[in-house]
Amino acid sequence: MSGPIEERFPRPSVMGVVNVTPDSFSDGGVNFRTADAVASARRMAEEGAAIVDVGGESTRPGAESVPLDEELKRVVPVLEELGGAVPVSIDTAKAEVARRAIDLGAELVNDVTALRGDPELAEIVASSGAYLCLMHMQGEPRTMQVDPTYEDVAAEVASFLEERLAFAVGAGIPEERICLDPGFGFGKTVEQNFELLARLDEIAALGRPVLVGLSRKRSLGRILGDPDATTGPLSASLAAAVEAYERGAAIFRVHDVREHVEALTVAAAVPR
Ligand code: 9MG
Repeated sequence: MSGPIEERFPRPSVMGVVNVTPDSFSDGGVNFRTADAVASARRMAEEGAAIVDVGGESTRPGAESVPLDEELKRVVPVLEELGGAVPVSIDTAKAEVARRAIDLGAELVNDVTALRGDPELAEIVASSGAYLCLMHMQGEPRTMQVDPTYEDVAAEVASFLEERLAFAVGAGIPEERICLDPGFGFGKTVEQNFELLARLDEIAALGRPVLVGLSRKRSLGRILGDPDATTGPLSASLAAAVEAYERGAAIFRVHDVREHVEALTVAAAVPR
C-alpha cells in the first residue's frame, strides 16, 4: 500500500479527465470509444498528469444515471487496455464498478456522492486501501441546477465535507487516504461557485488535500457573458485553477493537461 495521499499527489498535481461517455458536457463524447479513451489517457500521462480519472457515467447537469452493466461495459475495457501502465482513478459511485476498477489497478475512487450513493462502496475502498475523493453536491445531477439554495455556501460545503470525512473514517477508510472536493458546479449557481472559490481556504482548513474540478465548467462560460453557456474556455479554466491553487487546492481535475501543468508550475514557482 502506498503512503498518505499528500505524498502521492504533492501540490499541485493534475488529474486528467477521461469521460468514456457519449454525453459529457465538456468533451462531447470524444473518448466514448475504448481506443480513443486509451489514447487520451496515455497522452495525458505523457503531458504530466499524475493520474487520469476514468468515468462511464456523465455527471453533467441534467444527466440521467447509467445502469451498472453499461457503466462496466464502458470503463472495464479501457482499464484492461491500459493494463496499469497509466495511473488511474475511477469516477464512480457504484461499489461494483469501483471493485472491478481497483482489481484492474485503479488507485483512487472519485465518488461525487461522497459515499451516499451505494452503501457497499465504503467497504470496497476500506478493504482495498485505495485513495478516496469525497465531493460535495447539493441534490443529484438530474435536478441539481434547479434553484440551488444556501445560507452560506462555503460554510455549508465545509460542514458537509467534515461530516462525510467522519463517516468515511468511521467506515474504516484511513483519513490519510482521503481528499475533499467542494464540487464546483454541482448544485451551485455562478455566484455560489465564485464565492466558494474565493473561500476555498475554508475547505483547505479541514486539513485534507483539496481536489477541484473547475476545468471547462459552465460557470466560467457564463461569467464571460454567455448566459446559456454549457461549458467554459481553456483560458478561464487556467485562471480558475491558479486562483484555486493560491487558496490551497492540491489536485486539479482537468481536460487540458499540458496547459494546466504549465500554468500550475508557474504558480507554484512564485515564492510565498
Ligand atoms: C466526475 N466529476 C465531474 N466534475 C467533477 C468535480 O468537480 N470533482 C470531482 N471530484 N469529480 C468530478
